[in-house]
Amino acid sequence: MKPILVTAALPYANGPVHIGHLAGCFIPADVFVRYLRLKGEDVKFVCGSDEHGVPITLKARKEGLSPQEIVDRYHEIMKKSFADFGISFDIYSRTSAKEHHRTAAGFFKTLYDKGAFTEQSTEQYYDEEAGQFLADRYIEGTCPKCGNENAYGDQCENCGTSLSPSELINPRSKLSGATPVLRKTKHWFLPLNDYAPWLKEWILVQHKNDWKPNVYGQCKSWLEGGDGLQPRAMTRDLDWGVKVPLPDTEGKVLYVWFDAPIGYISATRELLPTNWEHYWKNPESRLIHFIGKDNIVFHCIIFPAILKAHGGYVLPENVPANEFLNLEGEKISTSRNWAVWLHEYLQEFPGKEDVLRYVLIATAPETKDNDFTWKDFQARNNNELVAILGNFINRTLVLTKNYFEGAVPSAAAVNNDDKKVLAYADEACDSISRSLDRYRQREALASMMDVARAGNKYLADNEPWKLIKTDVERTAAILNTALELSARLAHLMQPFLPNTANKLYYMLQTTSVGWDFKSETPLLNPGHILGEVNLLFDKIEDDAIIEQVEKLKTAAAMNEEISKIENSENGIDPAKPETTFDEFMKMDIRTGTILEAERVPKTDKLLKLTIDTGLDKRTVVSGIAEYYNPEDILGKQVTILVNLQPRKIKGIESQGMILMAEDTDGKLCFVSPVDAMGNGSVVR
Ligand code: B3M
Ligand code: ZN
Repeated sequence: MKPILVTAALPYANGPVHIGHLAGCFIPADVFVRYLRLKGEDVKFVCGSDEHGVPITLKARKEGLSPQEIVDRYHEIMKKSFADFGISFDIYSRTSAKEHHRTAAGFFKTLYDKGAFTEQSTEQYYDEEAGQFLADRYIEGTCPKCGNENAYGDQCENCGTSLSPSELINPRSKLSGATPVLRKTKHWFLPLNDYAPWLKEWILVQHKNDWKPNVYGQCKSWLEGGDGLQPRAMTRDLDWGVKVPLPDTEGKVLYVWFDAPIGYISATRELLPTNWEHYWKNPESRLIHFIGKDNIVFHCIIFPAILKAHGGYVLPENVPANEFLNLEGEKISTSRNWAVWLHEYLQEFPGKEDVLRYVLIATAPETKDNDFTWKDFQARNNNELVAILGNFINRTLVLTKNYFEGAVPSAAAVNNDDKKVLAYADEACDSISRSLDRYRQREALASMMDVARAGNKYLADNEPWKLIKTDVERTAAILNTALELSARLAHLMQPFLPNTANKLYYMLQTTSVGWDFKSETPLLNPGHILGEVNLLFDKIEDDAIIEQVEKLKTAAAMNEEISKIENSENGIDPAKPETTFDEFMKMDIRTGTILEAERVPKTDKLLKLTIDTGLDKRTVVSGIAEYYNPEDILGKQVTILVNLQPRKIKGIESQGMILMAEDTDGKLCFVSPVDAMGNGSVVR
């Protein structure tokens, strides 16, 4: 038996899981793995959080937290929602794990020692205001291909072109907004161009027929389009990531797309410390990467080149990437809050995990982008799961309960027509296998539902509810057949609707028989007592759907408001980067009282104040004259930073700073103790 390793793309730990992630790779990978397990294959399913790279540092900066705090937060949220939803990973690891740092650094060192890299000093954009080199994602500018003004340094999300920062027109730093300047820095490049002949043979010739057309097409344009493959830097100037394992490389880390795919290896090592090589180094092993379309080049070209350069590892047998899922006609976006978040869905639709699985498989963007709408979600639940699948099972079980006291009736009068409908289910099992083997899960799911349709037709044609009055033996045969068909449906739905399959097995009081069963032998013996009958699915009413659409729109609108404020000049300032307790404790902030106040001549804004700080009486110049009259603030208690370096303002030495709050309109207001206090009280 060949070992099989299935991976799902490691999601960035910069936000929770949404339906786009699920449809892109997690559900397809999970369906595939469940199918392989049922077949008794030697399969492992690995994943984890991608905790490096610029998306993480950008999010941390935005929230005023450290990257580690960000990844700790989202790793837990993601891990939990995957588990609650039932994605059946054998391990969900993370790339900040020590084991991963060791593995990734070791990989880099091996490639370095083999001379696989070229060392190049290049000019990179540097932000002089922020004092750091700018990774691709820290640079924005106008796309040279389509004119999109917000293209990133590595890619234009509008037209999909992959870019290098120097190609952007009017580049600007995302850190400070400044125009970046070019500075020299040294990096290690993987000369992808050297691998082009091999990649062309491996992908364009060997995988011409078994890779999906969307994947094959993208690879072809990478390999044959434009200037072909170019050397790509495998290191970055950044202080978050796997440190470059070479001397004198302070401030340099491995490129996130170097370390992240190695995360699949680290996760396997963590899962199987003594047996991981069975999946990675056995030439028989089948490696399969489930990903979204924006990850194709990294999994089909760059990671294979890295594995090839290292040697001793298997290459992916297939990379069944999906296209994108949109939401209500618009692109799903974490930053715009245009998404259905998994952890929220699980709370709002408890027990309906399989409904979401069903809808996302039925509408999977397998060959082209597709759209998720709440209306369609409702329609598929009500018209397909409830009306077709649930209805067939329910009628069969209720009739059996009513006519045969809930025991499987005799098959003595079974005829050829009855056998035909079961044969149809057995053929469906074969065709579902064929579809799943070729990563056509929509087709496979549709075949499963066709069996339920056939069941409904069978009941409608045979009308056991009429026949019971005249022919008990035939009625028994029909319900025996319908029950056999129900057991086959439980079987066929396992990869797609695992929770529903379990419920149905429970109602039938039987268990799974693996995937390839002998169709001649009945799954249920006459006389076998069935369990309690419950509905597998229930209707979703309009209210629930309207609520979701409203919620989505409100969340996105609120988000837009917030970003408007953030981006407007007088708005709420964005959060500042993290500081330390020690830094904060250097500030000596005290309560004080205003003893005297007068306008500074020839200015509109300044007041000269004399403050009793408890330590002394001192002069402070403050820019509050537009908001306060000198006579109104005498005797007022304020807070004052007393150890600020003195500076001269309009010829007056100002010995401290009064703390003021500034609202979104720019209005200033004293930050004063709510209760009167002695002057000189320490604020901390
Ligand atoms: N984290 C990109 C993404 O979430 C990236 C995948 C890594 S797979 C090794 O789209
Ligand atoms: Zn573009």
